[in-house]
Amino acid sequence: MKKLLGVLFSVMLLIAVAGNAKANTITITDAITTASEVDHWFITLSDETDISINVLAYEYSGTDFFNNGPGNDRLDSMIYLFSDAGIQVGYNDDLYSVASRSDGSVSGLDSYTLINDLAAGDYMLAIGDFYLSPNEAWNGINTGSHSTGSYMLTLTDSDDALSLTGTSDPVPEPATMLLLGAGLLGLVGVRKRFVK
Ligand SMILES: [Ca+2]
Ligand SMILES: [Ca+2]
Ligand SMILES: [Ca+2]
Ligand SMILES: [Ca+2]
Repeated sequence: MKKLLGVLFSVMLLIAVAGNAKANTITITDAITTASEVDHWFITLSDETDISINVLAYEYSGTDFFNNGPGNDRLDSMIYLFSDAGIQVGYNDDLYSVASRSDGSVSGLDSYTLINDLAAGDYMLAIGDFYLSPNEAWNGINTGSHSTGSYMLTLTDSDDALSLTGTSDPVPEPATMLLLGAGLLGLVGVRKRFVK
């Protein structure tokens, strides 16, 4: 069921993206809700582009699906970007730069990376709590003792080449997802390519 909800959420995202095809910034709010959770976001680039990945996480409670109020919202994010061949093309734990704070980040324990001239193709972004190893990120299971919390993810590309094509993430409140169904098969296809 969790997988199905994830796919349904993917369809919602596709509709959201399709409604604004020229946008080159995508913002998502979600959460890491259990110690082992790693969120996977599937990205397609239609052309070579520069892409920034900006996470607002630590003590973030702006859109909190799970009632982790301030003081409990302790996701210390780590991010990895993989190609669909499993090659790591991007990574960050913490960044305290002006760019990383453009989303309102205060602590700097959240994550930011800018990848220049990334080739067209399919990619997977993994988000989890410190310390998330590359293998944990790729496999989607974070072992060890970990915090939970909500996050806001902002993806920006310089060439209008970026689209979000799906997620592995379960959706906490599926109440608005009933009218969706077209495109499900295509999304399953996208996801299967990442399941080796
Ligand atoms: Ca999640
Ligand atoms: Ca971090
Ligand atoms: Ca940030
Ligand atoms: Ca870990």
